[in-house]
Amino acid sequence: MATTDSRSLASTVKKLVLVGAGGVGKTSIATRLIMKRFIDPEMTVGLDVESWTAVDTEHGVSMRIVSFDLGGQPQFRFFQSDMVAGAHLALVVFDITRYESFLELGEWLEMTSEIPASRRILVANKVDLRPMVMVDEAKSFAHQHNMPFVLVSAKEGIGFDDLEREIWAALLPQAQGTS
Ligand SMILES: Nc1nc2c(ncn2[C@@H]2O[C@H](COP(=O)(O)OP(=O)(O)OP(=O)(O)O)[C@@H](O)[C@H]2O)c(=O)[nH]1
Ligand SMILES: [Mg+2]
Repeated sequence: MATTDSRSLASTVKKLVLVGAGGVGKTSIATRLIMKRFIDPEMTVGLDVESWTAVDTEHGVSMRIVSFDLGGQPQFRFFQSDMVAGAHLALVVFDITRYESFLELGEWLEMTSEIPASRRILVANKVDLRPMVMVDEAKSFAHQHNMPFVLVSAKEGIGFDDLEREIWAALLPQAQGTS
């Protein structure tokens, strides 16, 4: 059995933060990434922390991801900047059926500004419903901020191959120790 010393184990642990307005689907996205299914969630009170192992069979690499899923309601904002510290990757989520959640993105970009743009993925959730944000507008926002962009439905499981691909593209150089 292969053994791993504590240093190499530490280097494969990655911190992922999920940010975005209340109710956009952050917890549902985390659940879909971890459990590959949709479980109707409760509102996140402040913060939910989960961890799981992601495996990239193509490159023979695995990493332990610890997700910090931040409650989007404004009353939790006062301590959340501290929760973002040291994150390797952010999913910046909005609800494609709710334009206000798109307008709030600037606030979440500010909170995650320490993370390089290529490791902040813009995620449009709820694509199973009728969109109120034009895809082109969201794409151009992502382009303007140099962010990868994916469209998903946590409920229906749409777009998760793309999301996982973007997560690996952002973290693979680190997981392989080349960055
Ligand atoms: N139709 C549809 N509904 C979704 C989807 N994802 C989440 N929802 C619903 O949206 C609501 C909010 O989902 P959550 O995952 O709790 O959202 P959140 O961003 O974690 O919310 P906070 O914890 O309050 O910040 C719930 O009623 C979910 O069932 C989706 O892809 N499609
Ligand atoms: Mg939540």
